[in-house]
Amino acid sequence: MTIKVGVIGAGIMGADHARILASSVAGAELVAVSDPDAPRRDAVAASHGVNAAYADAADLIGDSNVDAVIVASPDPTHKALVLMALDAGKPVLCEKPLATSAGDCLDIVGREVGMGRQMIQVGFMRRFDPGYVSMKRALESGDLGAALIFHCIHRNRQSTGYTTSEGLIANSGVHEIDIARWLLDAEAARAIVVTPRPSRLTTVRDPQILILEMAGGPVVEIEIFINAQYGYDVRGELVCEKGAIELQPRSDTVLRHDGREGILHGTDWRRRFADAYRIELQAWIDAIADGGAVGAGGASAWDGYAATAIADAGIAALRTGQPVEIRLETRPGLYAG
Ligand code: ISE
Repeated sequence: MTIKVGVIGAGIMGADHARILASSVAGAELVAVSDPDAPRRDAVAASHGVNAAYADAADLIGDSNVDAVIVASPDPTHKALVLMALDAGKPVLCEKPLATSAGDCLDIVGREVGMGRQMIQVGFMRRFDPGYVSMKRALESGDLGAALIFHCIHRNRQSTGYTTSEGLIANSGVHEIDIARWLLDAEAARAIVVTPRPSRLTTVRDPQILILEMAGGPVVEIEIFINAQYGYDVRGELVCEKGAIELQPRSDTVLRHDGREGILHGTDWRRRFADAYRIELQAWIDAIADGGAVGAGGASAWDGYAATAIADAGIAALRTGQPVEIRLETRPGLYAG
């Protein structure tokens, strides 16, 4: 069985998803692309031999040849497009964030719960990254004892697409928020933000340190630095009672030259998380083909809501300089597993 996929948005992520789908995902066929920007849309369609290229995403969702939809358009469009896909009965992979406010995410959750089956996966691809998966297995083995501290570093070479102090948490730190919930299998209870004096190479409060106190005791400490200049660098170390486990710097090679030895950092996240994106898309396609709960093997719509709600608490802590208590809604039974 082949799942015919339409990709909405031909920007960085839409183009990358289209490329991965067309080249590396078994059981999937890229059949349509949409983007209001004609040159961008046509370039993606042409490079994969796709004939259906729409200016309007509604036409892609309405195309009877499209079985499933990837939403990789600008963040404020996500909610309407995800709901439109659900109305058309088409499973969705929505890039993060699921929607730009916790209330909008809850509207989507409510619609999915009303349908009685999971049809949405949110693009928190790190859940499929082999490094984080090893970390989770090590924790679950019990050999390391209980988790105490999860240190995270999230550095971008330069800010991409957003230029506000809030964006550091909403756009970048939200990945660590999601991976911490998943890794520790715990909800965040309190958010605290501390900031050094900002880098003089930016006009926003960059870097920031977001601290999450998780229910059950572990603390997550996240450095977010989106103008770190030297490259894209994501790190993580989980410290437990009887040991620690750290992500390996991911590089295909070690370069020795001119008295130095080192690894190469990419300019953005696509190279660092190439495996994660491919495995994520394969899991989404497999869940659709099996008729299973879409999103259950990755981030569900509920996880999309939780990440946005926790990011909102972090943003409130940044603005006020005070700790902010986090109170999530009650998780519906649909997402129990
Ligand atoms: C970007 O939007 C992403 O989602 C990347 O995964 C993240 O690492 C980056 O910081 C964001 O700007």
